[in-house]
Amino acid sequence: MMERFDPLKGEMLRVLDAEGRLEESLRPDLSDERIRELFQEILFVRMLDQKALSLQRQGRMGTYAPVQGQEAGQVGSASALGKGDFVFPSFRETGVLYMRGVPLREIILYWMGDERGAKGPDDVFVFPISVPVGTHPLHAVGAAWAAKLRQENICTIVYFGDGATSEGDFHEAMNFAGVFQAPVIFFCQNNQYAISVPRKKQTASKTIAQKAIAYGFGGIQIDGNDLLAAYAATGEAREKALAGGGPTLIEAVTYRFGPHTTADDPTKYRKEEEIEEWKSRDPVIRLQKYLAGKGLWEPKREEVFREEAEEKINRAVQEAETIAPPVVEDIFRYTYSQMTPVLKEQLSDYRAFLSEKES
Ligand SMILES: Cc1ncc(C[n+]2csc(CCOP(=O)(O)OP(=O)(O)O)c2C)c(N)n1
Repeated sequence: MMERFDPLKGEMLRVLDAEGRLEESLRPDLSDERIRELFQEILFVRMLDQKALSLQRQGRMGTYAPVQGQEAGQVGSASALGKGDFVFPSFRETGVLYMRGVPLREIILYWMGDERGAKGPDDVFVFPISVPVGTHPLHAVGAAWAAKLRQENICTIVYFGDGATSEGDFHEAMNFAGVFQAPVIFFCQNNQYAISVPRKKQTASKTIAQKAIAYGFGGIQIDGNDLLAAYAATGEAREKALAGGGPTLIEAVTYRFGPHTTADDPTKYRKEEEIEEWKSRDPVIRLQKYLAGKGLWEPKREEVFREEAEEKINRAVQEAETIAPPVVEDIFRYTYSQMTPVLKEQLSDYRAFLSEKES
């Protein structure tokens, strides 16, 4: 696949087009039933995202970075990973976190400003969200290199935006990954903007995918609104990584329909026509069209699915809103695996301060 789509020639992988037509010759190893399951996942992510947005508007959640428009790249790539692979997310990966099995309650907690939402269960290999832009590709490469040295049969994947590719750390990570043939997948969600800065002001390269060439490995541009393309490209990059073939850069060309975060007003820098044009390439609708055409998705089924999903989401919100407040020790506990003597001293000082305040 990688060889067939050369970013330098402007070639891009697309399996399912905006009208829901599937190119059979490019179809990954997914049955229609499995595609239906993945469609349900993407629909769920859209609903979850919508809920987060409305909670924020009601003052029940802090600042939130919406995913709408980018769900296909997230659900498609995450579903192609193995259980033991490590994920390094940025702040716009609600779909990835959900697909990897981070409990909904924790995803919601995080955005409510509770750091316990960043921890995740021990058997879910997702690192905490990186809010600093572009610093985490280095972590993903380090973890991949460690896995290679330990001969573990896993890869790592790091998610970031087009803006992150202007950070020095991204280039150091790419270089290091190429030199050490680390089993890592760089998954760039090129959603056309870094807040208000358009993609063309980010780099003079024609594509982001081609940046991989300079570092000695393959890069591919995919239709980021096509779940099947994301699945196919990630699956292939993973197989390559596990076979000792080193890193891959995937550029998923997509668009965020909403604001950068709930603190942003995109009308200041984007035209309505541009948004409408991208909405005609909606990642959810094309899958819906494909499945409806096959007789695998009807309005009644969607109605039932939506009702159940809403219930599940509401339950998680309720759990997040009613959880007991964190204990003071947590502030000190998570910096190192063992608390250092200085931290222990600070904790005891802080406890003394609190009890003095109470008395
Ligand atoms: C190192 C660093 N610089 C600046 C910021 C402020 N900031 C937050 S998000 C963002 C834009 C990121 O754009 P991109 O990488 O394209 O990802 P997107 O938000 O589009 O998903 C910036 C500049 C930050 N969080 N970290």
